[in-house]
Amino acid sequence: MSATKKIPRVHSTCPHDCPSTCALEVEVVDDRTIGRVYGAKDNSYTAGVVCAKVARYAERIHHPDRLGQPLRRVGRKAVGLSEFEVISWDEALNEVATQFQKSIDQHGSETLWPYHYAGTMGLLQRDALDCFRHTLKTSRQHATFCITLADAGWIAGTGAKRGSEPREMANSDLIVVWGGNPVSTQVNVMQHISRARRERQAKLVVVDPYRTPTAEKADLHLMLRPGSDGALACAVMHVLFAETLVDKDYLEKYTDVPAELEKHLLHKTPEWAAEITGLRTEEIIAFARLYGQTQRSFIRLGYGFSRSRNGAANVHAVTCLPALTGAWQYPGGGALYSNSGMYGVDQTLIKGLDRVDNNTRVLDQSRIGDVLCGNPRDLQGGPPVTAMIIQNTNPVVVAPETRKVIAGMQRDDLFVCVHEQFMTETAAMADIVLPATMFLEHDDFYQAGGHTHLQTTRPVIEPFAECRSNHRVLSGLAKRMGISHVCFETGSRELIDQSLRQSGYPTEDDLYHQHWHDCAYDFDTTNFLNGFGTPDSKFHFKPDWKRVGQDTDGLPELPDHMPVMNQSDEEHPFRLVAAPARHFLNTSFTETPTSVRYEKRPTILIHPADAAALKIEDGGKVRVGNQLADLVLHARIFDGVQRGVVVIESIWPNKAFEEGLGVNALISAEPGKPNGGAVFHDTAVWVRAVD
Ligand SMILES: Nc1nc2c(c(=O)[nH]1)N[C@H]1C(S)=C(S)[C@@H](COP(=O)(O)OP(=O)(O)OC[C@H]3O[C@@H](n4cnc5c(=O)[nH]c(N)nc54)[C@H](O)[C@@H]3O)O[C@H]1N2
Ligand SMILES: Nc1nc2c(c(=O)[nH]1)N[C@H]1C(S)=C(S)[C@@H](COP(=O)(O)OP(=O)(O)OC[C@H]3O[C@@H](n4cnc5c(=O)[nH]c(N)nc54)[C@H](O)[C@@H]3O)O[C@H]1N2
Ligand code: SF4
Ligand SMILES: [Mo]
Repeated sequence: MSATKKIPRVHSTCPHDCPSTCALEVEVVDDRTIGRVYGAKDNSYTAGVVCAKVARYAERIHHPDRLGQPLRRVGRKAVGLSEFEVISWDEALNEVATQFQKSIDQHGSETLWPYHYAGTMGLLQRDALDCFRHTLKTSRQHATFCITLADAGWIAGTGAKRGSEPREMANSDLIVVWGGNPVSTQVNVMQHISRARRERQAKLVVVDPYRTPTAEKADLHLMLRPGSDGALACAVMHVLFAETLVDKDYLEKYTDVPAELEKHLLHKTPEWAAEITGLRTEEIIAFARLYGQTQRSFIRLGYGFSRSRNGAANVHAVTCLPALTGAWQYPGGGALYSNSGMYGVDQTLIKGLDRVDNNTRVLDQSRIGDVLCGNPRDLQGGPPVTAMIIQNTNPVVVAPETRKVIAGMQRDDLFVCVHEQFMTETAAMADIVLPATMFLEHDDFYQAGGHTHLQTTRPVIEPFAECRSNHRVLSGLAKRMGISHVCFETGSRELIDQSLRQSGYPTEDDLYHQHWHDCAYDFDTTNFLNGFGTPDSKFHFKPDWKRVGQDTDGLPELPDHMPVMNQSDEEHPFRLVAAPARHFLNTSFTETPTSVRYEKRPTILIHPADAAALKIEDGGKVRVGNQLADLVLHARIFDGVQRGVVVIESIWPNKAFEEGLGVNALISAEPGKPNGGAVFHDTAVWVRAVD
């Protein structure tokens, strides 16, 4: 009988760092146990679909290795659980507060660097750390792991971080997935694309350096060289002008310098771009014609192609396409990168924005290695970093230049507290480790990059063991350090409620009971037909780069190929793409057995002809390296890349590689222009067979 009994389901929202922010239905077996997780069917964006790794979330939340008690390190760094002893919450928080105070007394408040990213995207549990920074006047953080390059490129032309309604993809006749891999990274995008293909025979084009699972489904896959998207976009625009496939009225009304652009593009021919991209001239022309002849064309921009030294310029070049054809005017037309700028949630209370001190320094998150190793340029004349609290991120694995990050974290005079769900490689470096709740165990609220819904969640089950939420931990520390702010003296649900009210949204209670609130704008506003977000309301082919970042040297005035990538050369003949793996989410889920079974082991994809030339066999061991490091992994021979391009799907922990060093050891921490941003897919390497 019990086998057929229906398990009750409770609403929640996926907190992971993924544009989909899926509305969920979670099976609740009892007040400590969940069953399967489903996508909410009646949410028009999630539409009943979630990725496989979250569907089996029970494996993560009820994992035997989950941290449950506060820990103090008694042994060596970088080893793991065996080097820690269990302590009480009081002991742990007292020790952290005492050590922080000691550091501040010795070096001043900027010696403390609270460090976080987006392990949870909840607006409370992710961002309350900002309030801790501001009230203590610690060093601040330039968050450059993910969005900075893409933001700069998108906003340069459009002036606003929002775009076409994602559900409109179902009404498109042509969908271009540019530098993204939604089958792996935000699966429900595919649902809307499939509808357009089924109901309208829409075409799917994918622009990606390798044959991803998304590219496999495409009608046309433009398999270009990494970092060459600006050239491709320019050649497409050249054809659009040359074959009068542009919308002159639209250009006149909505854009800044169309005549200047046309002239600038005269020599950016498909032949010119073929040379740079490695694509065939005919492919480029065919794509340009298809794009120019389809009114309802929807470009879905991924992050992937922004993670290059020229990434912002390339993103901007691609955003010019719908402005040429006027695709923005049609249902199912336009482009979307992210909608996170459309919500206007007032986070003053949560982030402590009333206490910001603009004199405190801002340290670059992606340069944590240089910061901790004391690079004077990074420290900006201020004190060394001698104390950190880390929440929601695993920098020892995800940040560039791993060797430097590890060296910095090994410093004896650095005190680190890591608040985590698992003994990550970052937690293993900590002096104090605090156990963190997961999203089904605390309150939070969420906006989404990939759609338009605002959602509120409450605990679905009891917290595991002694786990505490980020907000609760920070409130406990604030009290011990004698700092006061509404954020730390108000309960989490109340804070969410106040923030929602201040933003003109429904109350926490209403929002929780209605599950989500659709914040979508009307069509004309959404598609910028009432004007773009720039000062003159026009789309800018010729952006004022200074509006989006300070380091503008070398950025092209008008869309162009910007040849500043880490070019391959005789010593480093390959370009490496360090793309995300389907069954991990950054390093999250690298602890779940099913994900590891699917991903198998760290692997490098290499073209058959390159493999033959290097005497590399399928499954054989390979060493890959550059001036920063070298590492060992296994090869898979794969004809879905150009010659001279290799791919390592990530982000495996360092320890999953034979010599204990993972892919980010090869990635440079040089910031992209004009506003910083890590260049994860912009690396030249050598590759050798290992006998
Ligand atoms: N399964 C899974 N899902 C994830 C993540 C994960 O790690 N795993 N990570 C999450 C996070 S934090 C983010 S930000 C998103 C990111 O998701 P996406 O927007 O999909 O971006 P990326 O994953 O960085 O890269 C996507 C694709 O860009 C391609 N690419 C790399 N360089 C270039 C280039 O120069 N030109 C072009 N045209 N393409 C290029 C890569 O080959 C890759 O296939 O996904 C989220 N979802
Ligand atoms: N090679 C390579 N490197 C990359 C990328 C790439 O494409 N290639 N992508 C980059 C990108 S786009 C990003 S966004 C970064 C992401 O890098 P990170 O933000 O570091 O993402 P994760 O590795 O998932 O680590 C998040 C951690 O937060 C913890 N966590 C989750 N929820 C909570 C919570 O509520 N409280 C606390 N205290 N902890 C929590 C999880 O257990 C997990 O260990 O990685 C970047 N690194
Ligand atoms: S697709 Fe993204 S948002 Fe949806 S369940 Fe998976 S990780 Fe979460
Ligand atoms: Mo990201």
